[in-house]
Amino acid sequence: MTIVDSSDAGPYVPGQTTGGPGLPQRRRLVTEIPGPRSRELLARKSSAVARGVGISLPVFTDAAGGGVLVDVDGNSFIDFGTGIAVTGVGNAAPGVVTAVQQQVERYTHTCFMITGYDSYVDVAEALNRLTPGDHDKRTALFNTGAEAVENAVKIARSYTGRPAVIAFDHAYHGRTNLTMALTAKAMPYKSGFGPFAPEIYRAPLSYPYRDGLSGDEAAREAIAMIEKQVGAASVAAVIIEPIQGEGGFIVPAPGFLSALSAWATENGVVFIADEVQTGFARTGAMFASEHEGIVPDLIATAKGIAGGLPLSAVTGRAEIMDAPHVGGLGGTYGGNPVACAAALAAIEAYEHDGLIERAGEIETLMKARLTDLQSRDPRIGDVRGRGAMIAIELVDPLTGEPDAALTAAVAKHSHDNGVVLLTCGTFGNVIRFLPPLSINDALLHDGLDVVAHALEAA
Ligand code: PLZ
Repeated sequence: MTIVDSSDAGPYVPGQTTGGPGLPQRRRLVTEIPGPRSRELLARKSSAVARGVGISLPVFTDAAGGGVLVDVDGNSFIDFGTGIAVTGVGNAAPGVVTAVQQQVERYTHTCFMITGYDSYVDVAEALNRLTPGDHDKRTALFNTGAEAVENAVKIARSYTGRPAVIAFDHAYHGRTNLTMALTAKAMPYKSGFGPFAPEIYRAPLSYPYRDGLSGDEAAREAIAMIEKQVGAASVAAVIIEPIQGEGGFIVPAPGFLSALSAWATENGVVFIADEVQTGFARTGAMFASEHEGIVPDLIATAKGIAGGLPLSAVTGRAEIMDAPHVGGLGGTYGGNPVACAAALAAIEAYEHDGLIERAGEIETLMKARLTDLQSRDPRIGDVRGRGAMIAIELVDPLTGEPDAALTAAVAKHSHDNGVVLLTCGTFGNVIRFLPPLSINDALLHDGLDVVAHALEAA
């Protein structure tokens, strides 16, 4: 059921539309999906871009902002993806745009390791202030989430002098060699790309929908595995996403994270929270660790930090962060001045534009709609998540087995009807909702109506 409304369409001219919240906030399809311009670009992509770089939704972007994304054919999609949890402040958010414009006119790059600049220090101070815990902290800036995770591990090894790192079932930490080793899922992330970095061990996770364990019980199993198979004295770090992202928006049972964190402290193990996907107001708190009252030793951040510019960070206890020797951390672009300017504007918005509260409202609206759907559709096995990071897990109602085919069909139907909708999960059976915090309620409802129709149609 493709909705085609060409009443006031006129010929759409790509490259002329300004993004940001001023874009008309509506879902509107004026061509089939993909339209002719997207099809042409897809053909060029196939012959110019390595096929390993896939595209989930076969359209090319022209402008985005508020809660919508407009493609090169003039189709306006509801954005339930935010470029994988990045543009929480909204795409082309005005504060971010102005800060970037002002910065690129002054200078675009010096390399912070060569000559410093204040915005890097400003971002470090902001992260030291905003991350959980009021202990003395330090921050180092990088470019991507994977790079932040790698550096957190480097820092933990340097501090402890120990080799082993514990990651969890369903974990996602990136696509570089070390972070592939930390990531749990083989396809598409790891298959054929080994050998992987050594001294990475995988512990069981708390997955309440599937394991039925309390947080304490699940933590006891994980700790027993670590102590028996690795030995606490060899462990530099435990790394975990407070809510798993790519693995399926898995919220561990209450008490799981705090038990692990307490065990790490007792054993001189650095507890690293990977808040690359959960950070910056996404879950209805500045950081998801806050929901469980945990204070990570190190916290890796990226994605939402800079409103769409590439920036990442490791923030943590001063004595751990300062363990590596002078010159031991860095990189040409880490903490690039344009990305830092964007981050300061984005952080300003997260702190002062009510975005944490907005994430809470989005949770209330989405969970009400989705649990209502679940009460009438037993294929929705679970509704979970926090804030604007919500998911449904789709299963065979008789066996409880994951239903990846249904999940793919719901996503495809939603794409064809004007909603950017992402899937995730180790078993490929989770629909995830990651709207910008700048989206309005009307778009949330309209997008959920499309998903409901998609479920009916499948
Ligand atoms: N840690 C928790 O979610 C990135 C990647 C999707 P980068 N997640 C989306 C894909 O298919 O590549 C992520 C994450 C968590 C680390 C990362 C890695 O962040 O900025 O993609 O390197």
